[in-house]
Formats: sequence, structure tokens, C-alpha cells
Amino acid sequence: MERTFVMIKPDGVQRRLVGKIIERFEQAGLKIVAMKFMAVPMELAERHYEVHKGKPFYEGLIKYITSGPVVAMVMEGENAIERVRTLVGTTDPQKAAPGTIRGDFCQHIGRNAIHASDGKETAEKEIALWFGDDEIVDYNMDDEKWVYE
Ligand code: D4T
Repeated sequence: MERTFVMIKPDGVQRRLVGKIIERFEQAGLKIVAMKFMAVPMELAERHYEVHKGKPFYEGLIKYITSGPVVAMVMEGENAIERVRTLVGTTDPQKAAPGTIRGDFCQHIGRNAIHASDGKETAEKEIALWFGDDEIVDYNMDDEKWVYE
């Protein structure tokens, strides 16, 4: 089983898409193991997006992510990192396939509603950045024998 970090960004919250977005992951068989609704402190935003520091869109990105509350989550499942990225769709919603979250709900790269870790190393780093160990819950999902062979 793999874990990945997922965040519904401020536009997703403001546009009342939280339920619809989480539903996509639940119906795909992913398991929520951590979740919190929070304002993003400036320092956390800067650390989360530190790889983009210096890029032309960086300042706007930081302003956007700190502009309102977000929903931070950890999802668990087989191949969860890639599976979640597939459900989310490409970064630019204009290029995102219909049926993906960004393809169905978004128009602009600077308002793409959701973030998901893009690899094993990033997932580990982001989970540790956003959650303490005591905020991640280990539990059995009763339908697991029907979701996995
Ligand atoms: P996030 O990190 O938000 O899930 O997006 P991605 O993983 O899909 O894409 P990314 O790291 O390349 O970009 C981070 C974030 O910056 C915004 N962005 C990106 C932007 O506003 N303009 C741009 O040209 C790019 C490349 C969108 C997502």
C-alpha cells in the first residue's frame, strides 16, 4: 500500500467542490487516512512550493494557496500516488482529460482546485510537512476484500 498527499486548494473550497472531489477518490477505492480543514500559514506554503521559488508564477501561487482555507488529506491505496494523479488530471486544466477532476471542474492553470504528490519522494516529504504522525490514522476498511483481490 502506498500513501500520497492531496490538498483541495482555496478555489475548490470556495466553489463548494469539497464533497464532489472527495467522492471521486472514495468511489475509486482509495482510503482516507488523514484529513484537516485549515488556513495555510505563509511558512508552510513557502516550504510546500519551495521547488518553484524564483519561477514567474511563484508569487501568485503563494498568494493563491494562502488566500483561503484548504482541505489537506492523506490517501492510501495500491499505487495511490499514480492513481490519484490520474484522477486529478494534468496541471493545466485546459489540457486535462474529461472525467478528471481538473478536466471536469477547472479552466485555468492558476486555479486548478487540487494538489497531489507527484512521486514517492515528494509524497513522503509532503505528508511529513503537512501532518504529524499522530494525525494519520491506521485502520482497516471493511470493504477491502471487495476492493482488492
Ligand atoms: P500542484 O503542485 O498544484 O499539484 O500542481 P502539479 O504538481 O500538477 O504541477 P506543478 O508542480 O508543475 O505546479 C505547481 C502549481 O503551480 C501552478 N502553475 C504551474 C502555474 O500557475 N503556472 C505554471 O506555468 C505552472 C507550470 C499550478 C500548479
